Amino acid sequence: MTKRALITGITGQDGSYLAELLLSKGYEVHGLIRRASTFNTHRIDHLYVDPHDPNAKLFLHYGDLSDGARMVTLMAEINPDEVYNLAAQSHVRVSFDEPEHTADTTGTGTVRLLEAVRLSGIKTRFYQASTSELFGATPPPQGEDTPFYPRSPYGVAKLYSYWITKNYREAYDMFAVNGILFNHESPRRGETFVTRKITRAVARIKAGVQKDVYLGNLDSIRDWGYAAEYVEGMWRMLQADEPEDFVLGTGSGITIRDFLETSFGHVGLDWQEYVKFDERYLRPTEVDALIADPSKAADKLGWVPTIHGKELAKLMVDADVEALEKGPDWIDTVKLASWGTA
Ligand code: NDP
Ligand code: GDR
Repeated sequence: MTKRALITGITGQDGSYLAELLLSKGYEVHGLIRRASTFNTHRIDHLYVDPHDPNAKLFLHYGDLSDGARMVTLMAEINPDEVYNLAAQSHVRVSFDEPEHTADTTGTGTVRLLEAVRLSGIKTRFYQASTSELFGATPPPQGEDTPFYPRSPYGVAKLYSYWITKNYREAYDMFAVNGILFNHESPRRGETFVTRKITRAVARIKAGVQKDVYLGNLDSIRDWGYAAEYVEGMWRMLQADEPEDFVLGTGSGITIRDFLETSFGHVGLDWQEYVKFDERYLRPTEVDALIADPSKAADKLGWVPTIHGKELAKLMVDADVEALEKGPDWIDTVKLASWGTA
């Protein structure tokens, strides 16, 4: 029997890796996409097969997490065995600019999807993309039992999603789980998250098409892993016998400064000559240090990541150097990014 999965956020970093993984396992994959005036499917274009082709296994549906009725019709239409809720306004800095929108998408969006599962009466397993941002001000190491203390509108919205997922599990006996994932990155990471902003800048500075890069706080510590490995952990959570929440992370953390040193050093440059400070990139409240205790996932899911922060920095720099060699971007996303606060 072919399994069917629905992925919200399929056009994002994680959605694209998860779609690849599930297709490789023989799933029929359905993805929710937002209508936009331009195409926003570049991360999944390589997976495209004409839906008229009998071998097509990937299907996209227009919808938005702000539209509860649409979630119900989609659930009934697709009848998925597994639902992965990855869609969110996922940028922490931007959540301070757009707190209400973030609450609506990143918070209330989750209950709309859970209600859609309940109201359509389908039997499905539900994965919620929870985050290490829930721990916020609570010092590391952070595991499943560490108290939450979110420090941004994004973190607070995700806290609601965490608890509503747990509540639906307990109230309605749903197989609904939270994956509490620490930062994970890749060459497909959005250009305004700090790792990708750095590795793109390194490639462009090395190639002589950019002079410098403006950043905010360089002291925070993050536990950075490789996104392609994390989607395997998501899938394993839904294959478990019992619905349980899991932390996924590498168990080691480095500062932004360390990431800079490794990234610039990888192409023979000294980061201190190119990095400038811009207070627009500071957050009103910062999360200083996130380092996972991923032992439960190792014990119960056999999930152990192999790529840690510094190795990841090199992998991402190599990918950005290669991408630039293939041709210039059709949009100067560095310029675009500097218009806002991200
Ligand atoms: P991205 O920002 O790359 O992707 C977010 C996805 O959500 C995109 O597909 C986006 O669509 C979609 N989306 C945003 N708003 C809506 C909406 N209102 N309705 C429908 N779809 C919407 O995030 P990541 O792939 O990095 O992360 C996936 C999830 O995991 C997110 O929920 C994030 O908060 C969470 N997370 C991420 C971590 C990380 O380190 N990457 C760590 C922990 C949790 P579009 O392409 O149209 O913008
Ligand atoms: P984060 O990732 O907030 O951890 O959220 P981000 O890469 O945005 O920031 C990490 C740290 O870098 C500092 N920083 C900067 N950040 C950005 N974006 N741009 C800058 O110029 C800059 N300069 C310094 C930040 O202050 C912060 O300390 C990510 C997202 O993917 C969330 O969706 C996810 O839940 C968490 O990871 C886990």
